[in-house]
Amino acid sequence: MARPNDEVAALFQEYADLISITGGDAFKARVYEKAARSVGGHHADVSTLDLKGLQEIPNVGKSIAHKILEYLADGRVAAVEDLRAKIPAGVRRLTAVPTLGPRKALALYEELGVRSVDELADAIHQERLRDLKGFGPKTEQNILHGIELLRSAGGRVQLDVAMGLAEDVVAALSAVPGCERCTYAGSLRRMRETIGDVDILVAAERSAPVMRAFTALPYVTEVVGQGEKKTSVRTGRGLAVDLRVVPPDSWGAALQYFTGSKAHNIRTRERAVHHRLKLSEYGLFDVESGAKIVSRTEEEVYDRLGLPWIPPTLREDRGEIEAGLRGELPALVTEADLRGDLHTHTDLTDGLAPLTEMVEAAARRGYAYYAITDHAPDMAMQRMTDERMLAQRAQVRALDGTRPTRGRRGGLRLLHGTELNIGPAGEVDWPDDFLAGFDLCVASVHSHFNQSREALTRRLVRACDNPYVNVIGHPTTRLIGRRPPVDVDLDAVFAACARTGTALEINAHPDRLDLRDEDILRARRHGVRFAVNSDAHAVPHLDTMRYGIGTAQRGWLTADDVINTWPERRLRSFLRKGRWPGRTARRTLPRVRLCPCD
Ligand code: DGT
Ligand code: CA
Ligand code: CA
Ligand code: ZN
Repeated sequence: MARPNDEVAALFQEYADLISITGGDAFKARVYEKAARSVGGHHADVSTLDLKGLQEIPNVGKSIAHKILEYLADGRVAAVEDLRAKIPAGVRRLTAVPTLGPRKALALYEELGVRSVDELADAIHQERLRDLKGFGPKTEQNILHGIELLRSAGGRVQLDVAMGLAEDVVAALSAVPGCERCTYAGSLRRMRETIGDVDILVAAERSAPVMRAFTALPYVTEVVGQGEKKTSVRTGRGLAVDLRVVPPDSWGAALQYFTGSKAHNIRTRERAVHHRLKLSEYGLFDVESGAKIVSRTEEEVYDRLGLPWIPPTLREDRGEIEAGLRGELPALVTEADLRGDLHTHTDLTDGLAPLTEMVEAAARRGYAYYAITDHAPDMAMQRMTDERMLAQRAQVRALDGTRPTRGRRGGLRLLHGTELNIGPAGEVDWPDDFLAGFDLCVASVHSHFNQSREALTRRLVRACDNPYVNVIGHPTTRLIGRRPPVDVDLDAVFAACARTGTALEINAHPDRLDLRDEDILRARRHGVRFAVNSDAHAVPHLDTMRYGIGTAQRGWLTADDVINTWPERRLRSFLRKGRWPGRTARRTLPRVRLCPCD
């Protein structure tokens, strides 16, 4: 289910947009934007808080707190509804065009009646914008370029947005009487980095009650197609959903078919033909007799095709069929294998939550160890100093081992680290003697993205050669749909990582997913190790790990490839980068005992 915090955050972000579009107070719009971020990142569920508790959330004052209570009680906020009523949804979507601000969007609607991106493109081609004040030929070109950018994203949405919606739909349909099974399939089940539409599959003898419940969902804005077997809708969250209802005895075949990918399905159909079978969206059939073969599970289907069950994250026709036939599918890393998170922030820099809250949340996740890696001084806006970093280290040492956790008998172990900034020449924030005091250093590029390929490659390789840099954070710096990856010779970087014992991060934030699956596959061949990290700036971000793990699986990684699945001792030895001879421990940390029998 989407957290109430996320719902409130989305509502406030929409309210801020609506204020801007309707020419409202820019200051007020910013206030709601900030509140949206704080509420989204707040650790406590807003639906459990009273007025006073709500006002303790940063950037939430009395009037905003009242709006949250109104939303929780009524499912709507009058002030937002008032503005919604003024502006058609299509006009709000106009502001998604990268070069079009809210005021221009409103002018286009009021002067020309333009109420969608397609209508806007038509209006430009018909030269209808020429007569408007403030819209010269240059503006037209900019808007057209913006529309192109928007269309090249293909209307795909990020993984977390699709997952939130899919989990809501699955929860709602699972409660319908007669629904025997319900899950999401398609690219979402394969954990692709962006999702075109959500595919939901239900097993039920009778489809009508499920279809009725589906089209009645509150966030469904339009029913695009409706039939006995399939219904397609659009939702207010900017994403379409397809629902298929199948008889329970073909669940396995249907799930296999609708999980895809198309490329993988072509290969499985070939296998079916080979076994004189026919595999389609309707089930698995014997070609000669035409008889339907009961296929209640995917395992049965793959077994009929002479294959082991193939994890959805591998189903891209990247060698998984061949590996399956040889019995050599990798034992993929899972979220349960993770023993810790090695890249996280606190409110000492740009995080939202204090150290203790982050640490307690990490313990609740059952981690054995957890690294705090706030930004270093070169990111000037973060105002880091040696003193502040050392003061944090003292706090970290005091908290170390004090929080009981499932993952380790002696309490959660804390590593004190930092996220260094890789400068234009590959230099980092501090000299070696200061770096030596950290348990681990993540190092990332945060600026100068447009250097030449040679310069960027040298820069990253130099960072790997730094004896204190353990992990290269978000290695390509891409932001999905917003910023392309840097142009760098990745093979040279991968080779440097393997040579120096530097891990590559798989940043789990759904905006990043960096490295991405294809790069992971390449890096793996160089013998590189990986760290799947949340880069959490708030407590809820710790849960984005699932997307990082999905991406790692798409890169065929096993637990052994991922350093934060390793026992603490093996991890600490890796973090020494060969600086100390094998078995001499750098520092013997006190063992913390929780109870006498431990
Ligand atoms: P998306 O929605 O663009 O993120 O990607 P998918 O993979 O979810 O694609 P979608 O929604 O068009 O279809 C869901 C699955 O249904 C797809 O992964 C495989 C199956 N499927 C759809 N159309 C075809 C087809 O023409 N041939 C085959 N073999 N399978 C198909
Ligand atoms: Ca889909
Ligand atoms: Ca679909
Ligand atoms: Zn970070």
